[in-house]
Amino acid sequence: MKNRIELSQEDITKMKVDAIVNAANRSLLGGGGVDGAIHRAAGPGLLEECRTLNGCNTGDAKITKGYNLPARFVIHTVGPVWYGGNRNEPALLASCYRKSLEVAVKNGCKTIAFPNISTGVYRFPKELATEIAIREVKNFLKDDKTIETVYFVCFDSENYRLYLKNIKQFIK
Ligand code: AR6
Repeated sequence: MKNRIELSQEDITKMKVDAIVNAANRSLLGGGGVDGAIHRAAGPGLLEECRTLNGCNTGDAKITKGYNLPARFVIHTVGPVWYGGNRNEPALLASCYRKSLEVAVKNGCKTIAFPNISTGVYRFPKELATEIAIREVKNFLKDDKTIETVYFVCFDSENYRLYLKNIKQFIK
């Protein structure tokens, strides 16, 4: 059987999947990093729809169409800013992955691609973020029959190396 978790190093805006996940901020009105790249590639329709969503809480997720992206949907989630680990950051990051997958399933998505949420501007330690991401996705997939493939899309080499190191956990 095909692996339900795949790892790659590429630009998430190029991915032809049902949904790509955006590492957004609470305004959902765009920003830098992967958020900026997604808005640039999707075109102005995305921002227009985002304006109707009234923002999003940290740890939650909301869906829009993909506009000019190859992906059908964008799932916008808001990762925690890392303040040292005593402000519930790990649980909030776990929630981003879980809620994004829930929203994907509700909208009939079978393939979904995640960036490394919170590990850029929001400074979440990359190793811990990798462990949380893999654990949450694996736990979700255990009880789910809708999702066929979850892609972890790394952009920087450090994240890619960390995911590769944990690759054994991908294989049942
Ligand atoms: N494709 C895949 N991954 C990417 C891409 C890309 N095109 N570009 C960057 N990354 P960040 P955060 C990776 O900073 O830490 C924004 O301004 C990047 O290497 O985009 O959650 C929002 O509006 C890193 O590993 O998101 C928020 O204000 C990962 O994406 C804030 O940044 C996340 O880095 C969110 O910060």
